[in-house]
Amino acid sequence: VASLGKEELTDVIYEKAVGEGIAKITINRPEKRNAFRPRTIQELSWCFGDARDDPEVGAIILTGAGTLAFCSGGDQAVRGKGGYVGEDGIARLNVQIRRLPKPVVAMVAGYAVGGGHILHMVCDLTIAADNAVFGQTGPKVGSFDAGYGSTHMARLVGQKKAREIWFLCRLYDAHEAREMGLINTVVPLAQLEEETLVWCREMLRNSPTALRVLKAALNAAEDGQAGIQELGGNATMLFYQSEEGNEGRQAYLEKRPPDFTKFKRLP
Ligand code: 2NE
Repeated sequence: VASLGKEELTDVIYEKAVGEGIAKITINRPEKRNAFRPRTIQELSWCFGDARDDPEVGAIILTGAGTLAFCSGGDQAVRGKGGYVGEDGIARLNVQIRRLPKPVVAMVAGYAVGGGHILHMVCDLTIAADNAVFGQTGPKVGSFDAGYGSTHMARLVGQKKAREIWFLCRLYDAHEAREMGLINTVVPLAQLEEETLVWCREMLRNSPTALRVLKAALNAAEDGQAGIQELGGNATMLFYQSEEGNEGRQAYLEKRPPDFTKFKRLP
């Protein structure tokens, strides 16, 4: 992935709105309803990595090309015995979105099914067009996601509904999806991009550190040790920016005992 460059992207379109702080990642396989193959996952990973590392980017939109599908999941034509990318291809991408310390917004028109449905669920927010259709198809095609695709879904919609979605493989329209807490809002298809930008700009007016720590905190309860690690990493990052944190480092470098006496022990 490290060797990939933007000019080499074939399955994904990667754009940044100069001066806006918004990156947009578009899965670009509309003829396959934006199903992902191993290369797509690799390219998505590269784009998310770039957006994470670019200090100008404050929010990321994930979407699919065209109006017929956000993503129809794993490309069944290239599914082998071991999966799409080893056995954990999709899981790594999910984890990457979870760990990305900036809000990721799924902008959904058309089908978000199978692995495509999981992708929107792990995004922080989902803005859907009124033609959006949601659901899992895995058990129909001999697949399932026992990771976030199951456990995070149950957190979003409750245990009974999650079992219904997975066991029956029904599809749900955008209004049903909003009612069950799968998505944030539904807008007419023609307003999808504009509304998504409104939500992004609204977030970008707020403190990036507050959003970063809140994302880690909201993930933490679900993510076990990894979630605590993420939250803990944020605490360390903030502490390193403080006078108290710097006093320890400075004292070490100056080969003197640290003087922490001026720092209050807050209740
Ligand atoms: C998405 C859906 C409902 C769209 O239906 P429709 O009628 O609008 O389009 P159509 O004609 O079915 O699809 C257009 C073309 O895209 C291909 C189709 O085969 C078709 O190709 P041609 O016949 O024109 O050559 N296409 C669509 N989705 C594809 C896919 N996932 N893989 C390969 N080709 C695909 C309808 O297309 C649909 O139900 N698609 C399959 C959805 C699905 O079952 N996805 C996999 C679920 S499993 C998964 O993603 C997964 C997981 O469960 C766990 C971990 C990781 C991944």
